[in-house]
Amino acid sequence: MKVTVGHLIAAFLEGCGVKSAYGVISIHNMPILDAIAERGAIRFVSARGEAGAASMADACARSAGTLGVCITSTGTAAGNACGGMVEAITAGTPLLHITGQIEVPYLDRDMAYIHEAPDQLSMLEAVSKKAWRVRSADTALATFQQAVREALTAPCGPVSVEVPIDIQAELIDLPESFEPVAPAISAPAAAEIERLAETLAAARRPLLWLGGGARGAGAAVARLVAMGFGVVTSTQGRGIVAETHPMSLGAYNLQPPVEAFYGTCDAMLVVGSRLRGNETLKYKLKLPKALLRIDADASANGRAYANQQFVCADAALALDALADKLEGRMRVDPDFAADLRRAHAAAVRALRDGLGPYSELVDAVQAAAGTRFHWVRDVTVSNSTWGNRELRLPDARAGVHAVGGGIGLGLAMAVGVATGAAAHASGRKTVLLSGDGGFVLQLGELACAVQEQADFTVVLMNDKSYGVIKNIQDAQYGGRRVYAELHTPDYALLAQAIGFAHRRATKLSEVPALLEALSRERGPKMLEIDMLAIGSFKTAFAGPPVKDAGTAGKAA
Ligand SMILES: Cc1ncc(C[n+]2csc(CCOP(=O)(O)OP(=O)(O)O)c2C)c(N)n1
Repeated sequence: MKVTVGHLIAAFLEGCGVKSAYGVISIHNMPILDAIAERGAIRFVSARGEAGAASMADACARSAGTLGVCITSTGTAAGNACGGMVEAITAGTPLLHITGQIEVPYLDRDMAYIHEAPDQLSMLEAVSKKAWRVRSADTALATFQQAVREALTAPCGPVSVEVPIDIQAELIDLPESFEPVAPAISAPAAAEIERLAETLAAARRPLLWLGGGARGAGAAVARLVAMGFGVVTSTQGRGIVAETHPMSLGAYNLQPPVEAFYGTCDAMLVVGSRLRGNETLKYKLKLPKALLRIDADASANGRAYANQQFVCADAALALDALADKLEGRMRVDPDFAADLRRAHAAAVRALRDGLGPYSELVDAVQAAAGTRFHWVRDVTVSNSTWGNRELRLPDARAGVHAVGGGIGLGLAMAVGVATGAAAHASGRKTVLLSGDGGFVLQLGELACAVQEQADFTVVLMNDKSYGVIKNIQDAQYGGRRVYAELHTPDYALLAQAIGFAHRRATKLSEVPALLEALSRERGPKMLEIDMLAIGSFKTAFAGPPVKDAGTAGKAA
């Protein structure tokens, strides 16, 4: 059977288990989108911009645990996706960005051909783990197989493939087999695991620090926790152990009571974590001296923190092998669990206190979310303070946030999560926490959300300004508050115009009833928190905390 290369690409994506893809249609990707529609197996979500499409695909991948797919046009359109690609590379999301290119005969000749982007491939390389150009119809499948393999091989990341439009439309025989090629998985060396086990078997107060790279290692982690290991996570590692588990500190990873607790631990095994600057007080957080590390990325050895031992391997394989070696050997201090709980409780208390009135909001949103949900967050004060630690996440796929700190991705991420949950029939709710400043960046995607009936609730923290910027200006710029006041839409009217449900809370006591009312609506819905009516947080947040108080906030 003769098919277009576009058709082959659509069939290959189905073979990769892709159930939803995100993008904007254009003459430079129509052979692919036409085939997706014709085949009818993948739900294509028409974003209003490629920036949104990239973040939708990223968030779908993170929450559904699949390959994300974003399809753009050449030139400006591919460029529009770059912000979302930067976030995906920061987060290590397996994402395939497919973009077009002009016809091969005119390519790279500077002929002022419409849609040509000079050196598009270099631009894509800069924001991708790797980028390729399809060179011929015959090699298209191989290029896509290699690209998907790269995206899914740990450390995972976004990849880009540009396909000239004449190649997309070329007719070829549909190959007999067009399965994806399995990702490379690195097994640990037995001697390395033996050494790690020797060190840990002697530990009385062992703690695991889990990052996003350990998301697939939940079962092995559970074995170690059953032996008495405690757990703390990065924001990316949240939920690998349910955050309600008594041995979990959740992502309370840098609060003073927790840092003091680290001082009592005699070993910390860091797994699949960058130990990011904003989660380690710019690498000054005091971690236990016996710092051991497992990472699929060999260049993580000694990065950010010196480590006593490093094992380069897949997290799940390494932790499973380690658990085999430690079975029946751990002699954990009987006080360890209670001390961990005390440190956690003290950290939670301090956080709650700093929130002032908004502590009540945390409980109301948690109650409405239930136990099976996705918790998507934009970069806003409420996320930097509580959203990155509360709600209590049930599992490793529940949390999605902008790891790189860029505002404005949250709305599109919620669309990606909600449509991904629907395509995979996960039955989970999606809740988005966003500031008003970040929310307005991609307002056009609200139209997409309504059209797609993406089922999520936005909790919009509306202070009609860039709150954190004002706090930083107060702390570091003599209170000179400039460029941070925002003209803000009337969201009740906007909701009417675009067609989604909206409620505004002027008192936090109203929140449970308003969320209850919204839960009866389909599609996107918004609970607007009128922060000007409710008042400020007790403690002002002025950027990620750093070690000595004199420079507090400078990392923002
Ligand atoms: C893409 C991007 N542009 C600019 C910034 C700088 N920035 C960080 S937070 C912020 C304000 C966010 O305002 P809002 O969403 O209203 O949340 P609030 O600070 O009021 O809680 C800005 C402009 C950023 N982080 N990312």
